[in-house]
Amino acid sequence: QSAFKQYALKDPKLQGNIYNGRYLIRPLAASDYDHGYVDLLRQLTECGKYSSEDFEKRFSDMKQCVNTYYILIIEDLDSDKQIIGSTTLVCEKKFIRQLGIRGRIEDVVVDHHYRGQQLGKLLIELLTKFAKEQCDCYKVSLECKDNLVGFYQQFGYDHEDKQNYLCQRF
Ligand code: 16G
Repeated sequence: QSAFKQYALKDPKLQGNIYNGRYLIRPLAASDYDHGYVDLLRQLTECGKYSSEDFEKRFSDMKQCVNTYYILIIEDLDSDKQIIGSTTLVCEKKFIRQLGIRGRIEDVVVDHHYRGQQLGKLLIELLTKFAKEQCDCYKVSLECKDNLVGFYQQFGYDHEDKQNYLCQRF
Protein backbone atom coordinates (compact mmCIF):
# COMPACT_ATOMS: atom_id res chain seq x y z
CA GLN A 1 0.00 0.00 0.00
CA SER A 2 2.81 2.45 0.68
CA ALA A 3 4.23 1.87 -2.81
CA PHE A 4 0.77 2.59 -4.15
CA LYS A 5 0.63 5.85 -2.23
CA GLN A 6 4.00 7.01 -3.45
CA TYR A 7 3.05 6.26 -7.03
CA ALA A 8 -0.26 8.06 -6.65
CA LEU A 9 1.38 11.17 -5.32
CA LYS A 10 3.85 11.43 -8.16
CA ASP A 11 0.93 12.01 -10.46
CA PRO A 12 -0.59 15.45 -9.87
CA LYS A 13 -3.94 14.15 -11.05
CA LEU A 14 -3.72 11.12 -8.76
CA GLN A 15 -4.63 9.00 -11.72
CA GLY A 16 -5.14 5.35 -12.42
CA ASN A 17 -4.04 3.42 -9.33
CA ILE A 18 -5.52 0.07 -8.41
CA TYR A 19 -6.00 -0.82 -4.76
CA ASN A 20 -6.45 -4.41 -3.54
CA GLY A 21 -6.66 -5.60 -7.17
CA ARG A 22 -10.23 -4.37 -7.40
CA TYR A 23 -10.58 -0.67 -6.68
CA LEU A 24 -9.49 1.91 -9.20
CA ILE A 25 -8.59 5.26 -7.64
CA ARG A 26 -8.87 8.10 -10.11
CA PRO A 27 -10.13 11.66 -10.50
CA LEU A 28 -13.81 12.21 -11.24
CA ALA A 29 -14.73 12.23 -14.96
CA ALA A 30 -17.64 13.90 -16.76
CA SER A 31 -19.10 10.47 -17.58
CA ASP A 32 -19.35 9.50 -13.90
CA TYR A 33 -22.91 10.72 -13.65
CA ASP A 34 -23.74 7.40 -15.35
CA HIS A 35 -21.71 5.40 -12.87
CA GLY A 36 -23.66 6.28 -9.77
CA TYR A 37 -21.65 9.25 -8.57
CA VAL A 38 -24.62 11.37 -7.54
CA ASP A 39 -26.39 8.41 -5.94
CA LEU A 40 -23.25 7.85 -3.91
CA LEU A 41 -23.32 11.48 -2.76
CA ARG A 42 -26.93 10.93 -1.68
CA GLN A 43 -25.57 8.68 1.05
CA LEU A 44 -23.93 11.80 2.49
CA THR A 45 -26.65 14.40 2.05
CA GLU A 46 -29.45 15.49 -0.22
CA CYS A 47 -28.56 16.20 -3.83
CA GLY A 48 -31.89 16.97 -5.46
CA LYS A 49 -32.49 15.99 -9.07
CA TYR A 50 -30.58 17.12 -12.13
CA SER A 51 -29.65 15.85 -15.58
CA SER A 52 -26.31 14.60 -16.82
CA GLU A 53 -25.99 17.86 -18.79
CA ASP A 54 -26.40 19.85 -15.57
CA PHE A 55 -23.80 17.64 -13.95
CA GLU A 56 -21.36 18.13 -16.82
CA LYS A 57 -21.85 21.89 -16.74
CA ARG A 58 -21.04 22.03 -13.03
CA PHE A 59 -18.06 19.75 -13.56
CA SER A 60 -16.80 21.94 -16.37
CA ASP A 61 -17.18 25.07 -14.20
CA MET A 62 -15.11 23.38 -11.52
CA LYS A 63 -12.39 22.44 -13.99
CA GLN A 64 -12.15 26.06 -15.11
CA CYS A 65 -10.96 26.89 -11.61
CA VAL A 66 -7.44 25.63 -12.10
CA ASN A 67 -5.72 23.89 -9.18
CA THR A 68 -8.81 24.25 -7.03
CA TYR A 69 -11.02 21.13 -7.13
CA TYR A 70 -9.52 17.67 -6.75
CA ILE A 71 -12.28 15.07 -6.69
CA LEU A 72 -10.91 11.60 -6.14
CA ILE A 73 -13.19 8.61 -6.61
CA ILE A 74 -13.01 4.85 -6.15
CA GLU A 75 -14.43 2.68 -8.89
CA ASP A 76 -15.23 -0.97 -8.21
CA LEU A 77 -13.81 -2.81 -11.24
CA ASP A 78 -15.81 -5.92 -10.30
CA SER A 79 -19.10 -4.08 -10.35
CA ASP A 80 -19.62 -2.50 -13.76
CA LYS A 81 -17.53 0.58 -12.99
CA GLN A 82 -19.74 1.65 -10.09
CA ILE A 83 -18.36 4.53 -8.06
CA ILE A 84 -18.28 3.47 -4.46
CA GLY A 85 -16.23 6.17 -2.73
CA SER A 86 -15.33 9.81 -3.16
CA THR A 87 -13.60 12.71 -1.44
CA THR A 88 -12.97 16.26 -2.59
CA LEU A 89 -10.08 18.56 -1.81
CA VAL A 90 -10.77 22.24 -2.40
CA CYS A 91 -7.79 24.57 -2.46
CA GLU A 92 -8.64 28.17 -1.68
CA LYS A 93 -6.18 30.86 -2.74
CA LYS A 94 -5.54 33.53 -0.09
CA PHE A 95 -3.93 36.93 0.28
CA ILE A 96 -2.89 36.03 3.82
CA ARG A 97 -0.04 33.72 4.81
CA GLN A 98 2.26 34.89 2.05
CA LEU A 99 -0.36 34.22 -0.62
CA GLY A 100 -1.12 30.95 1.07
CA ILE A 101 -3.40 28.12 0.00
CA ARG A 102 -5.96 26.73 2.40
CA GLY A 103 -7.24 23.20 1.78
CA ARG A 104 -10.63 21.81 2.71
CA ILE A 105 -11.58 18.16 2.70
CA GLU A 106 -15.18 17.86 1.61
CA ASP A 107 -17.85 15.30 0.79
CA VAL A 108 -16.17 12.19 2.12
CA VAL A 109 -18.40 9.25 1.30
CA VAL A 110 -18.00 5.48 0.92
CA ASP A 111 -20.93 3.34 -0.20
CA HIS A 112 -22.38 1.57 2.83
CA HIS A 113 -21.87 -1.85 1.21
CA TYR A 114 -18.13 -1.17 1.06
CA ARG A 115 -17.44 0.26 4.49
CA GLY A 116 -14.88 -1.35 6.81
CA GLN A 117 -12.25 -1.80 4.07
CA GLN A 118 -10.31 1.35 4.89
CA LEU A 119 -11.38 2.99 1.63
CA GLY A 120 -12.28 6.28 3.29
CA LYS A 121 -8.92 6.26 5.05
CA LEU A 122 -7.20 5.76 1.71
CA LEU A 123 -8.93 8.75 0.10
CA ILE A 124 -8.39 11.07 3.06
CA GLU A 125 -4.74 10.15 3.48
CA LEU A 126 -4.04 10.54 -0.22
CA LEU A 127 -5.72 13.91 -0.50
CA THR A 128 -4.27 15.23 2.76
CA LYS A 129 -0.76 14.33 1.64
CA PHE A 130 -1.47 15.77 -1.78
CA ALA A 131 -2.70 19.01 -0.19
CA LYS A 132 0.48 19.33 1.84
CA GLU A 133 3.08 18.19 -0.65
CA GLN A 134 1.70 19.11 -4.05
CA CYS A 135 -0.62 22.02 -3.34
CA ASP A 136 1.51 23.52 -0.57
CA CYS A 137 -1.50 24.14 1.65
CA TYR A 138 -0.60 25.79 4.94
CA LYS A 139 -3.57 24.06 6.58
CA VAL A 140 -6.35 21.67 5.68
CA SER A 141 -9.65 21.60 7.53
CA LEU A 142 -12.91 19.71 7.49
CA GLU A 143 -16.22 19.70 9.30
CA CYS A 144 -17.97 16.59 10.51
CA LYS A 145 -20.57 15.21 12.89
CA ASP A 146 -19.63 14.48 16.52
CA ASN A 147 -19.49 10.73 15.98
CA LEU A 148 -16.86 11.09 13.23
CA VAL A 149 -14.39 13.26 15.15
CA GLY A 150 -12.42 10.18 16.29
CA PHE A 151 -12.29 8.88 12.73
CA TYR A 152 -10.74 12.10 11.41
CA GLN A 153 -8.40 12.48 14.36
CA GLN A 154 -6.59 9.36 13.07
CA PHE A 155 -5.44 11.42 10.10
CA GLY A 156 -4.17 14.39 12.07
CA TYR A 157 -7.33 16.53 12.08
CA ASP A 158 -8.30 18.00 15.42
CA HIS A 159 -10.13 20.79 17.19
CA GLU A 160 -8.19 24.05 17.33
CA ASP A 161 -8.17 26.20 20.43
CA LYS A 162 -10.47 29.19 20.23
CA GLN A 163 -11.76 28.27 16.79
CA ASN A 164 -15.39 27.40 16.18
CA TYR A 165 -17.28 26.26 13.15
CA LEU A 166 -20.20 28.64 12.60
CA CYS A 167 -22.82 28.27 9.93
CA GLN A 168 -25.94 29.93 8.56
CA ARG A 169 -28.36 27.96 6.38
CA PHE A 170 -30.57 29.36 3.60
C1 16G B 1 -20.26 16.86 5.97
C2 16G B 1 -19.11 16.84 4.99
C3 16G B 1 -19.14 18.07 4.15
C4 16G B 1 -20.45 18.06 3.40
C5 16G B 1 -21.58 18.13 4.38
C6 16G B 1 -22.91 18.03 3.68
C7 16G B 1 -16.95 15.79 5.26
C8 16G B 1 -15.66 15.75 5.99
N1 16G B 1 -17.85 16.71 5.67
O1 16G B 1 -20.08 17.90 6.88
O2 16G B 1 -18.06 18.07 3.26
O3 16G B 1 -20.49 19.11 2.45
O4 16G B 1 -21.48 17.00 5.26
O5 16G B 1 -23.95 18.26 4.57
O6 16G B 1 -17.16 15.04 4.34
P1 16G B 1 -25.01 19.41 4.29
O7 16G B 1 -25.71 19.00 3.03
O8 16G B 1 -25.89 19.34 5.46
O9 16G B 1 -24.26 20.67 4.13
